[in-house]
Amino acid sequence: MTTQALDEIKIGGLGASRKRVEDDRFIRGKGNYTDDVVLPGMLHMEILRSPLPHARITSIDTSKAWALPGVHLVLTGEMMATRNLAWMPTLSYDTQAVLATDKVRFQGQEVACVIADDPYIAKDACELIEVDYEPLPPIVNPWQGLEPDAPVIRDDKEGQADNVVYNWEVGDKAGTDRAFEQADVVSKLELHYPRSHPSPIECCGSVADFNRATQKLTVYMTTQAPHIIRAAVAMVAELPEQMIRIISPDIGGGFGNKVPIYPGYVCSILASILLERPVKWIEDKTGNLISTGFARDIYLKGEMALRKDGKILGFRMHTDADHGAFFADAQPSKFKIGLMHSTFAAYDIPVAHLTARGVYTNKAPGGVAYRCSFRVTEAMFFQERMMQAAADDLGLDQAAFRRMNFVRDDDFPHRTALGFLTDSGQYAKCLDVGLAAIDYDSFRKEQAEARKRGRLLGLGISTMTEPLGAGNSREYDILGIKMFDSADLKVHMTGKAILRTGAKTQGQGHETTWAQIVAHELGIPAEDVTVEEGDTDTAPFGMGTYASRSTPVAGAAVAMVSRKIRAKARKLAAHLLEVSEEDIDWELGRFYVRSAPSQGVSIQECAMAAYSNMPDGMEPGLENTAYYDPPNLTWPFAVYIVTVEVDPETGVWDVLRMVAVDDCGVRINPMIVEGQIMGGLTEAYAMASMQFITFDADGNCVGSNYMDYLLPSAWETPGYELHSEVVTPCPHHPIGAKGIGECAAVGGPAAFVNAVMDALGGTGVRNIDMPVLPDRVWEALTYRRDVAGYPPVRQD
Ligand code: MCN
Ligand code: CUN
Repeated sequence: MTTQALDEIKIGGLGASRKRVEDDRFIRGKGNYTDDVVLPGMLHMEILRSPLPHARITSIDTSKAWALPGVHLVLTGEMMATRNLAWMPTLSYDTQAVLATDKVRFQGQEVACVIADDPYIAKDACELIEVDYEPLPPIVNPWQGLEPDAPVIRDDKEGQADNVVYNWEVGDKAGTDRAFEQADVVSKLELHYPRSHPSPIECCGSVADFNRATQKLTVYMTTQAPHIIRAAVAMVAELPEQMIRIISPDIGGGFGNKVPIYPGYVCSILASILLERPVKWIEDKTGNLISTGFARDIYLKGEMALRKDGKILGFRMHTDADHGAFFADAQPSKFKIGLMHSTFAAYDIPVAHLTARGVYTNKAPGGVAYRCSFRVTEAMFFQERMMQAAADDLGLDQAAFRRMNFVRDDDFPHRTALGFLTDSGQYAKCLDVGLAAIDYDSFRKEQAEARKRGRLLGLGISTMTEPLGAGNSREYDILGIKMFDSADLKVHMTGKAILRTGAKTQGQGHETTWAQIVAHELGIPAEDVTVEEGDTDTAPFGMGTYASRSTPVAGAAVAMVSRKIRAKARKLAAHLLEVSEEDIDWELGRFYVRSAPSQGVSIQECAMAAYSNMPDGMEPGLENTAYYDPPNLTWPFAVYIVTVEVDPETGVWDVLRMVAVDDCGVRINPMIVEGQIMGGLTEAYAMASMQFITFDADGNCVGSNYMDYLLPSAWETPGYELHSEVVTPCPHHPIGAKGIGECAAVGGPAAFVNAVMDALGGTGVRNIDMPVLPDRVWEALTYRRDVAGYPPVRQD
């Protein structure tokens, strides 16, 4: 028996830019999305939404809807209440109305549902439902909500006398006060990160199928975390967990939109139970944009204590988050404002203090992490805007100021001022690569020359480090469920395998990359490994995909389960080679006798032996499961540099160049990583330049369609220059990988805004809120003043 060592890249292992296997079916139109699921006898559900942002419901008359031929069921909050389902728990220890009973609390809130033979009948019937509303004053920003005489939005909650969701703080207040007493210079900044929406191509939806005979409930749905949904359905609907099967089929983009539990899911499930027929609900675009997955909408202000030479002595920060009517987004239980306190984690700052307040308003639930590990996007945006302002106040060079304050390579592990433990990185090196790529010194010269001729050029730097991979389970849980993840690997007798994990891909390419980890660990070619996710009847328990946790946690579990398989295969190899296990060595895909390397067996031969020729006493089969509880988060780092030219006549700005230097540790699939970065940068550009979803003074959502809420097309999207030469392996991840899925969306926005602000240097303008629209730039230039987003930042 002789086999050759394998070339890892050829078998699609670690580092191979393997083409995405899932794209075969997507580009042929053969994907299987929730709306593709068609079951015999299936009915269709539509939702009636509130036209008003805040109103008492005095009556709901559904008789005309019931009378429409083809209608099978009309659900109202009152009927939900008889099943104890009018309200449901949220992922942040709040409650949320499934269908409104007492009041409506945001425009677009779910009031009633109709289930009919087809979606058109259901929609028509919705329009026949007569609801009497008694309007209440709408609250559209935190400041209105905090007024002493503001109406209490959540009067349903016992003991809730105002609109405050939480007050939270972290850090060392007294120590920070002392740092400010010693400061030579104090730099301040205040800004609004506007409401944005992940807006995946596919909206949310579900097909619920309750079978009375078997008592089994199967739900096909657009969720990033199927096991969490299964547990929630078991608890809320009081169904036995083993009788619930959640299947998350192909997902047309998640971006955080598909983490929360939405009323439509719950209603379709109840309707299927009541009617004993499958019920499909597919949200329309406006429904998606008006009621689900809002992100950001947060006011940030802070100040930095500085020494003349540029050393940062400490910072204080306060945030006011507009959570909408229900505190419904997911966060680790311990932290009210997500991981906001990761702000400034890449900088060596001795002391800091952060306070955070959440406020209820008459808007759809907000605060969902949109391509962001629980509020890190806001944290990094404030950080890099503040760094720019502080460097300007000190009259220091932007790059030099950052470099002198970075945590140094030999300072890891590093405890941040607000309590995180960062473990690796080469921050200065990333910055240097970025500066060299953009040709920093030449650009500064060109900028000065251009300025003399009235041309406004600008350069913006942004850096980010993101805590990715929640957990570990000691610190991270959602509703008490600890955050870890899992992988299950079954190697069949012919050496082919099927791998399942507790994560759920929505476009990130798990079907491609997980097989590469198996190939790396076992030498089984990636094309011989099928990857399956999202079916709770077959996948091992896991917490799903968000916060770029899949590679850090589920990906680690894939490596660990492969190693378990390899350990058993080694015993089989010893048996086949008739030597003891200790005399065997491993090279990719092959065990061989150490003293006679030409004698070896392949992993495939071991697999066959596991079913046909195992040693006496050995349990047959070659299958295993690993649960992985990471010791820490992973901490990728990135530097983004943008150059722009601003037209002083119109305020229009164009991106000249964008350089991105990402260090996400070992890259499993470099091509997929680059795709993730480009996608994230494009979302960053959209947020910085054009996206605007807001509310007028009457609480109407402005931006609930793609005429008002803009998505950049290939035409507007700038070109990106990506750099991958800095690789700092994660010290605790089995293959040294760190997460990457969100980094560019997190760190990107500040680079664009900083570039425009840099172009305006010398005008005294300190801030223009996103989106940095041309009219805002024009206003800033013309009147030499800051431009706040709507609603204006309160000056107290
Ligand atoms: N990868 C890699 N090497 C690394 C890190 C990651 O090859 N060192 C690969 C992974 O194996 C995976 C992809 O890059 O195929 C992203 O991995 P990871 O950073 O672990 O992120 P997740 O898989 O957990 O994806 C979640 C992340 C989040 S939270 C949002 S939001 C987002 C994002 O991914 N939503 C997306 N990227 C998206 N991309 C698409 N196409 N669609 C979405 O909905
Ligand atoms: Cu952070 S949005 Mo993604 O976590 O699904």
